[in-house]
Order: sequence, then structure tokens, then C-alpha cells
Amino acid sequence: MSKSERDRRMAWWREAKFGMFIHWGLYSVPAGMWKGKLVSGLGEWIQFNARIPIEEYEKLARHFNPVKFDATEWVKVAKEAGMRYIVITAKHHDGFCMFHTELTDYNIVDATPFNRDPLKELSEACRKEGIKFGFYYSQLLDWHHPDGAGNDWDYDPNNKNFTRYLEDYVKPQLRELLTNYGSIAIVWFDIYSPTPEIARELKAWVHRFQPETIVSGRIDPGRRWDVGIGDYIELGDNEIPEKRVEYDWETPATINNTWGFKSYDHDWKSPGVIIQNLVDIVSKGGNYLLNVGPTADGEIPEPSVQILKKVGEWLKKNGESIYGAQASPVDTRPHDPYKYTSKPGKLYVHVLAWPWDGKIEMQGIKNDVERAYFLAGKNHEKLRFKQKGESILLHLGTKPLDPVDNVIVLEMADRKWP
Ligand code: FHN
Repeated sequence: MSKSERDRRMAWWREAKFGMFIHWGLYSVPAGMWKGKLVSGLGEWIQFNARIPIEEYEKLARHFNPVKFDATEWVKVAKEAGMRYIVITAKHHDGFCMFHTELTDYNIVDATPFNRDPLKELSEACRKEGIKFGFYYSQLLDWHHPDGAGNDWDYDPNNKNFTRYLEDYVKPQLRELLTNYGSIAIVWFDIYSPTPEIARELKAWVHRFQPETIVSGRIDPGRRWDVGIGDYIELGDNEIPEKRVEYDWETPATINNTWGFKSYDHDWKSPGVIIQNLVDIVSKGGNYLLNVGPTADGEIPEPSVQILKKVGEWLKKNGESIYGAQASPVDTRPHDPYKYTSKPGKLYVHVLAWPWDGKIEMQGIKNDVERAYFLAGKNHEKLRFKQKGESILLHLGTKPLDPVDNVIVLEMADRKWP
């Protein structure tokens, strides 16, 4: 693909910066407990971690009736948080399909009393609200399908045939997902395709139906830090690199310590931590895909909703420094109390720890600064500053406007930097 084609495909994603990941499936029914006992590990891994036989796990479907699910409400939560795209699990490792598929009855429409297709409803609500819609698809691990990888307690691994699974199941399901749900912004493959050949084949298969769809970096067989077959690099879960990465990349992240809902995981990240992570990621050139794990009733847990609301309030005032922003043109050190994001002619200084004397000095400013002001301040009132060569001393005053991140805009005289 040529650079200009690639730039076109990636344009909305580069602008968006912040997305909502949704891990929702049968595992939200046990919610981290099996037969009265807590099962440690990720909520969506309960079948594996407790080695639950398929025959027993399947029965969860009869109790999965998420009548409180409201696609419009979920999209509203994402929108108010300032998120610009949604990626939801169509099929996670447990193999249960959260969409209507002809390939198996083990899906939310045919196997549960709910009898609705939430992916259809969510894709439509996203379209209405101008939010990009994508789906997660576990291409390797499938603990339900006899030929999928990972389940050695119900199936003999020696009898598995991955090619058969790929041709007769994965590809036809992808075709359904890419033809029945309108425009699909992202297909988020996960750990990992067995070979580069299969990864390429899957990517081509996606593009056969929707040439503009972005494919996640976890389509690659184990690649992480270099450019692979996926359209961008997918870092490890909750991983933020130390330095700027010179390619499109994303951090998928949990809001507590699980992806799929666990009734007893209350270890929520604060809005402040999330805002700081977002700034850190954008300052290094990446996107932040932050997860929510809805309940078996169909609701996004209230603490997540409240946290996201606060993040959205900050973004409403400071979004200019995030959406479509580029990485920091100046290297900051991890202990510096500020980080930068940028746009042509503007440097956004994110002051993450308020200086005790109300002053901040920065180096490496390679252009004359014409104006400095708080992005969230009234009327963009000018701040005092003194510039000498590449160093600048900013007088911020004694009171921060925001408890987490105060963004100061430095406007450059001739717009030639950064
Ligand atoms: O095993 C999955 C896990 O359940 C979750 O979906 C995350 C999201 O990035 N991906 C895998 C682990 O990296």
C-alpha cells in the first residue's frame, strides 16, 4: 500500500486518539466466581482458569439475558467521555458469539433468552452518533470450537485442524461481520495469528469486504515494537512506552484489573490517572483504547461511567491538545512535571504537577513564542513568560485551574515549529 493510501486509511484513527474497548460476553454471568469460589485472573478467562468443561460453561447462555442493554446509552457514555471509536468483542476466547451468526448456534441470538443482536444495535447507534465502530475477534484461541486453539481439557490438541477452523469458521464469520454491520472501522484481532502467511491472508480477507478497515497489530505472530502486518502496532495490555514511537500505535488498557466484568474488582483507576495516561500516550504518538466490562444485565458498571464522565469533562475543555495532536517534539524525562503534545505552530504544555512557586522553566523550545495562555482559561488571557534562546520561563500564577492537568498553549511566532 502506498503512503498516501495508508495515510488516508489511518486519518480518522490518528485524529481520534481515544477509544472505548468493550469486553462483553458469557463470562459476565459468573463475573469472576465459579461454584461459589473466586477465580483469580481476568474475568473473561474464567473458563480457562477454572478449566470449565464446555458442557457446563455453555449453560451460562440460558442465564444471559441482558435486558438493560441500551446501545444508545453506551454510545452516549463513550461520547461524553470524549471517546471517538468503539471496539466490542464479537467473539472472545470462550468462542461465544455476541452477534447473530449462521455458523453456530452458540451465539447471543440463538442461545440466550435475550434473542437480540447487540452488535447490530450498537453499530447502528454508533453510526447515528458519528462514533467509529469496530469489533474484536479472537482468531486463534477458541475454547469452544473443536479446531480452535487453547482448550485441551475438552479436546485432544492432536486432533485439531487449524486450517479447517480458519477456512470453515473464522473466514465465514468475518465475512458476516464485515457484510452485515455496515461500515467497520477496525477489526481488532488478538493474540496472535500462528504464522505471517495466515496473518496476511486474514488481512486480505478483511479488505476483500471493506478495504478501508484498519486491522490491529495483534494480527501479527507475536510482533510488538516494529512495523508488522497490522496497520498499527498494538502494545501490550496497559503498556505505555518510555519514549515516542515513530509509527502508529495503541495501548489497550483496563479501567480496573480485568477486561470482562468481575463483580469484586473495585480497583478503579481514577479519572486523574486516566487523563495522565491519555496525555502520556498522545505525547508519545499513540492512541488509548480504554476498556469497560459491562455486566450480565447489560450495563456499563456505574463507577466506570462516573470515571469516564470526569475524563470527558476535562476533554471538553482541553480536547484541542489531544485530538489530532502530534507527539512531543521535545524529549521530556519521566520525572519532568510536564509533557508536551503539539500541532503545527502550537506546543501544548501539560502541567501535571503544579510548581510550588508558580513558575516553570522548559528547554528545547526551538521557535520564538508569541503568546502563552491556559487552554481552559477564560478568553485565553495571556500568561507572562521570558524566553532566552531555547529556554523559556513561564509564570503560571499560584492557583491551578484543574487538579490533574493544566494545559498551556505556546503559540509560535512564525508557525514553523513544531
Ligand atoms: O487474552 C486477551 C485478554 O482477554 C484481553 O482481550 C486482552 C485485550 O488486549 N487481549 C488478550 C491478552 O493480551
